[in-house]
Amino acid sequence: MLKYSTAMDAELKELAVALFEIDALKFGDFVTKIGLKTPVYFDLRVIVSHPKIMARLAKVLWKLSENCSDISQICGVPYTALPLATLISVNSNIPMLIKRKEVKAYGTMKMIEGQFKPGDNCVIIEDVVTSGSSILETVQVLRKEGLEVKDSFVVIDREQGGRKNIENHGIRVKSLYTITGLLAYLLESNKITPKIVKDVTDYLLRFQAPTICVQDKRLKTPFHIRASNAKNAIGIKLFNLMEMKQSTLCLAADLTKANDILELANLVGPHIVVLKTHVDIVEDFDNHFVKRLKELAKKYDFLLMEDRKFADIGNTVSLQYQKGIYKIAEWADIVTVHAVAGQSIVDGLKNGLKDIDEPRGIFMLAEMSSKGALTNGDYAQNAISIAQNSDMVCGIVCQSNIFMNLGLIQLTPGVKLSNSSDDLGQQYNTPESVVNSGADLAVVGRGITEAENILATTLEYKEELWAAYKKRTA
Ligand code: 5BU
Repeated sequence: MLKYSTAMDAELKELAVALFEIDALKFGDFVTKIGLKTPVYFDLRVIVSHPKIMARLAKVLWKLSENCSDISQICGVPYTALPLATLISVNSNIPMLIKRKEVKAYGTMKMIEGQFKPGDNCVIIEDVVTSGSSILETVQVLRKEGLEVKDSFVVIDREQGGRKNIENHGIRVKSLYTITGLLAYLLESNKITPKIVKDVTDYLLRFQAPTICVQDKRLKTPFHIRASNAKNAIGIKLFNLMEMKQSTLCLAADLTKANDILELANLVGPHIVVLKTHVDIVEDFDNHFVKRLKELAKKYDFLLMEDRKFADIGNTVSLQYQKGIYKIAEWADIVTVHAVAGQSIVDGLKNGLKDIDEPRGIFMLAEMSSKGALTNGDYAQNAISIAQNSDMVCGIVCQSNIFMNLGLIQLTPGVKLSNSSDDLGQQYNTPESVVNSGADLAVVGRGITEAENILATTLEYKEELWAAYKKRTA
């Protein structure tokens, strides 16, 4: 928080109390929309029902523009900050832009409404900054259109890493309140107790948003060191296995006959670290197939991953994991999981392991490889938060370097020796480019299974991936 004059300080304190009284700032036990517990909840959307407070907030927020020269456009991050940006635009007589919230799939649709020239300096208005991803998404669109973005004015900085993430992209962050400052104002005004201050402070120390940046320590750190940062036993095993076998290859054995998968595993087993299955496509699945697969995994030292992409409520996924024809929990070292259901899905899977003694791990899907996937922005960041909150998660499935946690493994599908795509939306990148985009473990399916010489091609992928990893960590 900036140093303010006495008058501004008094105004901010009064405004903090006003926001508290209209329930824009809430303290207690809350569960976020993705199922994480939090002792503090900000909902500045309610200001639209209190026009006087909204007008005061917009006025004081615009005071942050002092010393900022040549602001020629104002853009509020949708939706909560839009009314604030509108008021600021009207009061300052500076034009405003609206960034659409729709996904990129609507290719030809304009992403920005309003008139502007390339080079216009646009300031960003936002209500609350946590990870910074919403501001960064808005900035990305504005910059793509040739606008300059140097400053963002924010009502509350939650002090969870967002400021740094935004500053890493060359944007200054000026906030009216940090949580610490806000707590102090409310405590002085007898609106909250010292216990609330302590709970919130402890929470903030524990839950820092993952860094959103290009440069990353994770990419430079070798697997054997990262193994000591992993919380999940399968994660530790996988780090060590990659190092030992000098392989970061996960084979997607998307074949429909049990024997074909077993033959493939027998051929390439020594060169892969994970064999990934979709057992629901195997026409003659039976217990014998599972038994043989487990024997081969043991013989050649690779892990079994069932790419089940669980996505239901806790109780259902617990049953899907243990029961039915496939009894996945009994044999798959690793499963994949969508984050769409929130934290409860991880709890559900854990519950499905009551009768299993062996270690098990989860790869949480944050981004998908297919064209037009909806897994972007806040969704991906929330998936990472859930993943970081559980010792069952050994890694993240994503396409780019979007998390920093050294102990988690990035699994990236959509890999082929040349950049290409298939007819059904799959998009491929080369082994070297996925490793440079943060992949620790790369999924190759048809690039190998449809090759003329499967063994030679497996070795080619293995070697290219390993060389790229060595170069990345050198
Ligand atoms: P391919 O033959 O290399 O395209 O196979 C890729 C595999 O990875 C296939 O089993 C998919 O189900 C899996 N996959 C993917 O391609 N993209 C994703 O985002 C996820 C999984 Br998650």
